[in-house]
Amino acid sequence: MAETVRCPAAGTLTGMTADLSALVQAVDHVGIAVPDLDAAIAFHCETFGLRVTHREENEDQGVVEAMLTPAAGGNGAAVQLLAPLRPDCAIARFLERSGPGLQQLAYRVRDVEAAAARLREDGVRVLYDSPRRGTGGSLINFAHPKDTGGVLIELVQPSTTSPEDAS
Ligand code: KFV
Repeated sequence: MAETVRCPAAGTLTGMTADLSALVQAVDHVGIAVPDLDAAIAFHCETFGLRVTHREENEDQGVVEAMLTPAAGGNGAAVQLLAPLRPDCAIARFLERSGPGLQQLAYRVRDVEAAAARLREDGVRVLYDSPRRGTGGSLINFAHPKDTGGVLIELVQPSTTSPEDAS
């Protein structure tokens, strides 16, 4: 019989004072690495009825990306399709090693610097010393997949302006 595992009460794991539950607001998106962005968009739109809500190039990350949501509206979480702009970027390395597939899970956070600081205190490696620019002018950082059970976790603090204004 399956054993029920309870989540520890907030803050009891390591005796922290301010825990991440106050900072994590939603699953923002899941990121899928793809070799060809237009082909992947066509697949997800024609097969699942998703629609593209945003598209941009991010030179810093070396990606061209699109955000998609269900035509019916969905629950706020998006599918992010990520294709490489150059061979030395993270998405190109992922595709080379693993092929197309789920590359990341992104949590929307109220304060990315506070969330990163909490993770560091817990011994989780955070990739950047300071947040970088993400989709639509958001601020992003990442927790290393080797410290998170094998999943690259992005922290994303949305821009206060609309994505189209910020791109
Ligand atoms: N998921 C799970 N495991 C992964 C992984 C991933 N995405 N990437 C790498 N690994 C594993 C890999 O299989 C290997 O395991 C280990 O981590 C070290 O890999 O058992 P193994 O074989 O030792 P590395 O260091 O060789 O991999 P590398 O690709 O060089 O670096 C991994 C990492 C996480 C440091 C790199 O992918 C990175 O800097 N990621 C953060 C930036 C990023 O992913 N950018 C693309 C998305 S841009 C975005 O999302 C935006 C703009 N946005 O706003 O949302």
